[in-house]
Amino acid sequence: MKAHDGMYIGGAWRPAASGEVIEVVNPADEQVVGAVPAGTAADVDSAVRAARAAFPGWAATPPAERAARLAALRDVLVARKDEIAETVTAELGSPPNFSQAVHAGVPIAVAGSYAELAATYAFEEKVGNSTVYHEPIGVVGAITPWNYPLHQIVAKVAPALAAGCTVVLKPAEDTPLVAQLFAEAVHEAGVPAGVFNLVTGLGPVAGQALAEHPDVDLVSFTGSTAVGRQIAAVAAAAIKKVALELGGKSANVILPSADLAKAVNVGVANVMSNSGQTCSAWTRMLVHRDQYDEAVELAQAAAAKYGERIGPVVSAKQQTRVRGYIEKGVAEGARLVAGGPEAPREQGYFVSPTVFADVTPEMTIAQEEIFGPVLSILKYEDEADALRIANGTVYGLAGAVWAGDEAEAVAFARRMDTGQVDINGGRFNPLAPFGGYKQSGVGRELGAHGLTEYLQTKSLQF
Ligand code: TXE
Repeated sequence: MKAHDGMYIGGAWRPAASGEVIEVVNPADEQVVGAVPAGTAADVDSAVRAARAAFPGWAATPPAERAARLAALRDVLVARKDEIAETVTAELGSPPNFSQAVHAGVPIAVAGSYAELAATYAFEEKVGNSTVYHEPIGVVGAITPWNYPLHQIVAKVAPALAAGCTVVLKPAEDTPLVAQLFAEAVHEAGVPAGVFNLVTGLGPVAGQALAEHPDVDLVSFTGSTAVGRQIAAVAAAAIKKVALELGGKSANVILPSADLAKAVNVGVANVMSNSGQTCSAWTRMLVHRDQYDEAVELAQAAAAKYGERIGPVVSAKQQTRVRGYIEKGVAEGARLVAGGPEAPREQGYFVSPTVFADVTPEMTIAQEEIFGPVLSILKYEDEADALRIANGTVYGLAGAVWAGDEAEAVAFARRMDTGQVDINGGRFNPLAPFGGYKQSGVGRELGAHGLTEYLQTKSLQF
């Protein structure tokens, strides 16, 4: 499947300094599908040095040439799309059609969007008697999770390269194989040596060394709130910029005028997609009390359809965690209407598509990110109550509003404390900024806003 099994540092492939490896397991059948180097602080340091050495040259490369490399990268990803999908299916366990459409398709769209933005972004502008330059921030440390393994990488690396930064990537240890494939693609696209570097390894070892490295100018992290907090603390001590994309507990608000069946069916599909391992998933469905019983029945029927089609969660650790939340939901008095804590298969880390009714806002399953195929349906009395419930968590990443009239949905969405809202279903837009209010994070990814994260500003007065 892959030409290389190493880390990619300074344009060359190499093993870890320690000589050790980490095995990669397919969560669908628990078989070992590969092994990657277990990088440590010594490897991170080599990679940061390579990125630092490459920075002046890449920063001075005209944006049009950076754009050409990104367009070439997009083309390589297109040419290797089947291989990307197969790799993600092997290490994440996702169904092949989903891997093709989403795990391969979305990063290709995002890489393409940054090829265009690099060519068109105003890196220099006149403001009165000043010229303002938007300059690359320097060496970026990118730490990514396993839930959308290639998308999370491209959403950081493409804008960083477009901005003129150089990068050291530490991908999730559960899904590092597609990161190796990505490094091959960067190489094939003719990106100069040292501009992009890959260090595989464990989070508390390689990830932490990268976050703490004094010669990294910006850390961009996507993952758990707990690790995000640690990274923010390290960055604060060093007065260093961070971008954090953390958890979510997004509300799917179905107003009484909405097409109820459509809103419920799309809402269930949204939560079950990628086995619920989506930070922006609409995990809380909010329904008016007069439509509540009908919505629960519709959701129960929709969940039943997912039975055999859903992939596993990524690891035994995540399976245990998700099943623990389901048990907690039952213990706190929520009513289980689909699924449950029992593992549906003996082999693989599967969790049954699960739906809870009679969930109240203070329950653990309505407050904490579960990161599995688990939907909570909550009842609201009126619009004010719906808004209070929607805004009543520490998170604010995404959400949805459904109404008969688009303007009614927009008016509600404007009052939600959250970074992205889909109106009557919405459609993915690779140019729309994505990121969190409150504890869902700091900064934005995608589009021009995502590029801006990797820039700093200098003004010259005349
Ligand atoms: O995340 P970690 P885990 C949430 C989700 C999930 C939970 C736990 O709720 O159930 O987090 O997942 C690296 N210093 N999200 O344990 O540990 C790690 O190697 C530096 C939400 O897998 O945060 C990986 O590359 N780096 C989410 C990345 O951090 C460290 C996506 C994420 O792993 C580190 C994933 C350390 N000390 C999980 N420890 C989203 N927002 O999309 C770990 N890492």
